[in-house]
Amino acid sequence: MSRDFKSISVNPLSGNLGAEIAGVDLSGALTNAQFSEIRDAFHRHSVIVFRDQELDPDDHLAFARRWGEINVNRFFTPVEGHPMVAEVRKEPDQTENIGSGWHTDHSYDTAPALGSILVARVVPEFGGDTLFSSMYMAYDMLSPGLQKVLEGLKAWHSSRHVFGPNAGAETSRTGRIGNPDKATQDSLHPMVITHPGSGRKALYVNPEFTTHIDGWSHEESAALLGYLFQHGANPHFTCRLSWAEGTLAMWDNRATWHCALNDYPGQRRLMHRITVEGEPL
Ligand SMILES: O=C(O)CCC(=O)C(=O)O
Ligand SMILES: [Fe+2]
Repeated sequence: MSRDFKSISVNPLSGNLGAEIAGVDLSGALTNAQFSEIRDAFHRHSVIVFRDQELDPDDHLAFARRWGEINVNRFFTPVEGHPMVAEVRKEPDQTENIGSGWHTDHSYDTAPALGSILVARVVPEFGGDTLFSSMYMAYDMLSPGLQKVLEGLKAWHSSRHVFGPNAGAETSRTGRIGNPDKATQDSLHPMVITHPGSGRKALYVNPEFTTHIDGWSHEESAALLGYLFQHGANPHFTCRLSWAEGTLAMWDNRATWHCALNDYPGQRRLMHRITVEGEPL
């Protein structure tokens, strides 16, 4: 009987977050041992990247299901014939891209998605990288004084101003983002969370969806959140991912922010995204 001992290797992209994982073909069934190595790497590095994968939407779904239930995003247009897979698309004639501001996916939900899994289908000749920032670092690099203050606070997150009917829907959203009537929920989350997988503390606010600090005036809230939003985008906390067709990346929504660079005018970029259900924080 031949046994396959080909081992997985995990190669960090930066000192704080991000790692490329080699030696796995995600189109086949993963053994429990392989999956457990991948999960450890995910908890250690927050963003895991697999190159040269040949995955159809069903393979993508099967990999996502190893992590938990699928959380179907109610605003993104799905891939035709695959209602659980969302499209992240920018056509050559569109000027706006999806996810260009620093954010954490689904923080507006009461049980935010634990992670998002993106597969690159069409990439521009240049540009279209994604930046990630470590919210463990963002927390760790605050003073003990401010850490203590934040640990006693909660903040509100909302989808209304981003996906709702008054979000100033640009024409370029047409066909990509819909269901504005479903942008009705606001959620309250601790400003510092203890990550259920790693046990580390992470800053849990983000510039796109966090609207205000619970119990604070608008002015007070804007001052502190403004500081935290600038602090979280510190380049020392980040890594940068350049995509190629067949790259799959999964990021931890409880430990990172991300931002999709819009620097490829006139070119097409198409990604498939699946988000995995999380738990209340
Ligand atoms: O296109 C990307 O690189 C990321 C877009 C985004 O924010 C997302 O899919 O959640
Ligand atoms: Fe996103």
